[in-house]
Amino acid sequence: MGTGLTLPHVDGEAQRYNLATAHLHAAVHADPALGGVEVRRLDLPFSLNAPCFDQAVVDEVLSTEPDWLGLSCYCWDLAPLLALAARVKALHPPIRIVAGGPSATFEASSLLVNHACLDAVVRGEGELTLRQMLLRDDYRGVAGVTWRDEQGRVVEELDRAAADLSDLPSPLLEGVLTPPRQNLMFEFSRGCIYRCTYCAWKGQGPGMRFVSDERVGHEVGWAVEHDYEHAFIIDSAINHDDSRLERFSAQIARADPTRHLAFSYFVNHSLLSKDQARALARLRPHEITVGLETVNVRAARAAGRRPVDRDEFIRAMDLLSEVAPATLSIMLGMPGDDLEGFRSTLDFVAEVAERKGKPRVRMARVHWMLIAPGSKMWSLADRHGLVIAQPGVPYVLGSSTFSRDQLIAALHAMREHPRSDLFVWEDAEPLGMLDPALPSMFVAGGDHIGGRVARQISQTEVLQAIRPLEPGRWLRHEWRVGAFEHRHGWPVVVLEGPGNKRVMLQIRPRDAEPRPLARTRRFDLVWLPSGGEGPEQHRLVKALVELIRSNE
Ligand code: B12
Ligand SMILES: C[S@@+](CC[C@H](N)C(=O)[O-])C[C@H]1O[C@@H](n2cnc3c(N)ncnc32)[C@H](O)[C@@H]1O
Ligand code: SF4
Repeated sequence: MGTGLTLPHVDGEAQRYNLATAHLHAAVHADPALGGVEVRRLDLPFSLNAPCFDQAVVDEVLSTEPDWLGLSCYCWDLAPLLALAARVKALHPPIRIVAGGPSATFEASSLLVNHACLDAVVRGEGELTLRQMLLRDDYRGVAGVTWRDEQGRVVEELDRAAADLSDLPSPLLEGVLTPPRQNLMFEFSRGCIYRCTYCAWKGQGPGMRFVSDERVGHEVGWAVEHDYEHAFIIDSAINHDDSRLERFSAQIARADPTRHLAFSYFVNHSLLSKDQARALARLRPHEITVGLETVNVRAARAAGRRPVDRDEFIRAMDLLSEVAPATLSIMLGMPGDDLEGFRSTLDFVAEVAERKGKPRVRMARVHWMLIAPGSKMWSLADRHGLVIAQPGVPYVLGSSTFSRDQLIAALHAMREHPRSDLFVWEDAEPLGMLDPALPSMFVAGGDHIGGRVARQISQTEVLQAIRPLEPGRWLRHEWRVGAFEHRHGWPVVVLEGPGNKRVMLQIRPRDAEPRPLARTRRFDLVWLPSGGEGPEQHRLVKALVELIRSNE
C-alpha cells in the first residue's frame, strides 16, 4: 500500500507538542499490516495571538504528498485547522481529510455539515479506528467514524468500544516520539472515576483503563536512559485505585532506583490515605496537584462534585505534606459560584497554607472556568445563564450567579488578598474579553496559554549570537556548523560531526523556559536531543553556550 498520512499538529509555543498524533503514529507504526503506510507528523508553527496558518504551511502539508490528512482538533486550534484543511482540499481534491480529537468528537455531524473539506470525523479514541481505516483504505463502515455520503447525508457508524490499553503501543518505546527535554508526558491511564459536569475528559464510556505495569516500568526506564529529569503524568489522578498505585510506584522505584526523574501528577484528595502517601513518597515529586476547585457547596453541586469537607481536606493535606507541599487548583467562574463563594475558597487556601508544621501548599493555580463541548454543563448552559466565549477556548464570561462585573471584582479580590503570593493566575486570554484594560493588570503566570507568547527570533539574531560561526563553517575534529533548523517556532543551531553525530542547541527568548540548559542575557538555550549526548557533544554544547554569552 502506498498510502501517505500526514498528521499536522500545532506547537507554536515553548515546549508543547501534540501527544495524540504521536499515539496515532505509534499505532500505525506497530501494525505489521500497515507496513506500507508512511506517516509524517508535521509540526506547524502556530500562535494563539494569530491563530491561522499561512501558505508556507499549506505547501508543507502538500509537499508530503499525502493520500490522507489527519487533523487533531482541540478548542484552541479547531478553527485554523479547518481553514487549513479547506485550502489543502482546494489545491489537492483527491486527498481524504479526517478530523479527530476532543473538538471534533462531540461535534462530528455539524462539522461535516458545515465543512465540505472534511470527509470524515473520528469520534473518541483514534488508534484502532485509524488503523482500520487505513487497512481498508476507506472510512465507510468503520466503527467510531462519522462521514458524509455522495448525497451529502451524514452517516454515523456505531461507537467503537474503548481499547484495551495494553494493546496500544507506546510512542516512546515504538521510537516515534522524542519529547522536548522539558516536556515528557506519560499517559498511564485513560478515563476518570468522576463525571464533573464541566469536563469532557474522555466523556465516552465509564471508568478507567490502565496500561500494563510492565509498560510503566519500560517507559520510565526509557526516560532515565535518555536522561530526562522530569515527567508529567497526564492521568486524571494517579491514586484512584490503591493496589494500582502501590504496584505503579513499585515499578517506578525499580525502573529509576536513583530517583533521577521528578514527577508532576494529579491526586484525588478524598482518597488519600497513609498507605497511599507511602506509595507516593517513592516517587521524587516535582509538582503534586490537588483539585480543591471550590468550597462553595452550590458550585460543587452544579459541578456534580461532592462538596469539599474542610476537615477531611485538611487531613489529606497533612498526609500529603509528608511527601511534598501540594499545588492546589481552583476555578474562577464556576456555575453556581459567586464572589462570596470565590472569596471563601481563597481564604480556605490561605488557611491550609498557614497550618503549622511542614508546608502544605506550594501555590494555588487559579483556572478560568471553561465549559468543554460534549460535557453535561455544555447542554445546561442556558439553565445557568452561562455566557460562553466563542470561537476558541470556551471560557465562561458570566453566569446567572457570577456576573461579568463580579468576575472582575474576583480578580481584584485575588490580587488584594493577604496571601495573594499563593495565587498563580493561569489564563490571560479571557481577561481581555472582559475588559481590554485587564491583561496589563494581571500577568498570567502558569504554563497555560497566557503565560507563553512566543517571541520570534530571526536568523540575523542567531548569526549575531554565534558569530563568527555560520552554517557551513568547519570546526575542529571534522565537526561543522549545519543549516539552521526550526523546532516549535524557534531556531536551532545544528553542529554536524563524523558518523552522523549532531548537536542541536535551540535559541529561545529569555524566560521562555522554566529550566533551560543555560540562560544568557537575551536567550534561553535549550539542548535538544539528537540521539547521542556523549562527552564530545557536552564539550561542544558548552563551548557554544560560552560563545553566545561572550558575544553578548
Ligand atoms: C496534556 C493536556 C494539556 C497540556 C498539553 C496540551 C497540548 N498543547 O497538547 C497542557 C497542560 C499544556 C494543557 C493545557 C490546556 N488544556 Co489540556 N489537556 C491535556 C490532557 C490532560 C491530555 C491530552 C492528551 O494529550 N491526551 C492523550 C491523547 C492520546 O489523547 P487525546 O488527546 O484524547 O487524543 C485521542 C483522541 O482524541 C483521538 N484523536 C486526537 N487527535 C486525533 C486526530 C485524528 C486524525 C484522529 C483520527 C484521532 C485523533 O485519538 C487520540 C488517541 O486515542 C487533556 C485531557 C485528556 N486526558 O484528554 C486536556 C484537554 C485536552 N485540555 C483541554 C483544555 C481546555 C486545555 C486548556 C485550554 C485549559 C486552560 N484553561 O488553559 C489549556 C490550553 C492548551 C494550549 N493550547 O495551550 C481540554 C480540551 C477541550 C477541547 N474540546 O478542546 C481537555 C480535553 C481537558 C478537558 N477539560 O476536557 N492541556
Ligand atoms: C486539567 S485538571 C486535571 C486534574 C483532575 N483530573 C481534576 O480535574 O481534578 C487540573 C485542574 O484544571 C482545572 N479544570 C478542570 N476542568 C476545568 C474547566 N472545565 N475549566 C477550568 N478549569 C478546569 C481544575 O482546577 C483542575 O483541578
Ligand atoms: S474534572 Fe477532573 S475529576 Fe472531574 S471528571 Fe474531569 S478529570 Fe475527573
